[in-house]
Amino acid sequence: MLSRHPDRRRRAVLAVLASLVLALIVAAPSRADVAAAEHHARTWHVAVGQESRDKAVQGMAFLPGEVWINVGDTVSWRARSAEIHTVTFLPPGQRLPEFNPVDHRQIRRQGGQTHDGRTYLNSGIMSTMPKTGLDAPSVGTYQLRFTRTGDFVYYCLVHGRAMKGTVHVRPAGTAYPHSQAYYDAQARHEAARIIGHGEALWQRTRHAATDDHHVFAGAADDTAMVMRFIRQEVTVRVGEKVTFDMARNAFYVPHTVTFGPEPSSILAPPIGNPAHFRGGQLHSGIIPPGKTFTVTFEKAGTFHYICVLHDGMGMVGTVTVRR
Ligand SMILES: [Cu+2]
Repeated sequence: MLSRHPDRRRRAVLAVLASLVLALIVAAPSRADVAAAEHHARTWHVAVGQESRDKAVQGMAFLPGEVWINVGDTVSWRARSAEIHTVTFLPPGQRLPEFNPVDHRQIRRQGGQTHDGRTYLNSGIMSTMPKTGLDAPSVGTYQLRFTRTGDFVYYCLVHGRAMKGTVHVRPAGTAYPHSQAYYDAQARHEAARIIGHGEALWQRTRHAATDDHHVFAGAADDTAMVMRFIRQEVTVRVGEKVTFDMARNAFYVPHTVTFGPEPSSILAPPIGNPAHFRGGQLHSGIIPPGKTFTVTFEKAGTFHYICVLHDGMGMVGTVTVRR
């Protein structure tokens, strides 16, 4: 029918084209809109810690380690590991304290929702595990809005100088050097490197663990921690000793060797006599840096033990004692 009226058809086609062009113009953002959007406060995401699938290897890094944001933006940190960490900003002049697991200013949230570079701000204990054994609930996320320009360094109180990050805050409206997608890709790459580093450390430690009377209580350097007894299963004879050794923790990570019922607190002092172990409860307490804990087995049997701090990550072992 239209073919018999070419003019009308042409007009109809032109009308459709015109409306399409108009629709495109309306849909496309103007330059002014783009500029306005850049002034909108944004939220940037940073991962806290990282771990292997089996949780044996735990990393000590904020990823990405550095972000460039603008005044008014928010940084949102999310726990990515069972191992505990904090996000902590110290006021100017305050020194990084030693980690104290019973200090509520360290293990519980401190400060408000905004960062101005002047006050002590602390996330509290961050972990993917709801219960960490400390006298504080763990948190999965922590957010701060930044209100002043500057380069702000923050730390994990648990891992000290081995684990720090920086938030660079620039005036509102400054063009961002990187997108979140860029940071995410960088974080994935770096997490894989850290876990690979920890796996290699674990393997070297396994190669060094050749004696059933000598078990390494974890391994660590200032990049990664291995939350395993190495070797995990050993066999000795009645009357023989097994020494649990912290020597492979170049970066100090507290561990315990705990047979029998778990003490009521992860910070409990030693329980039982390791010189005459015949089963039941035996707890090393937190083993100090570089120290060992030696147990003499006076009874045949299969004795399971745990690290009360890291059993949730699989840090458990077995000593089989034969006649
Ligand atoms: Cu442990």
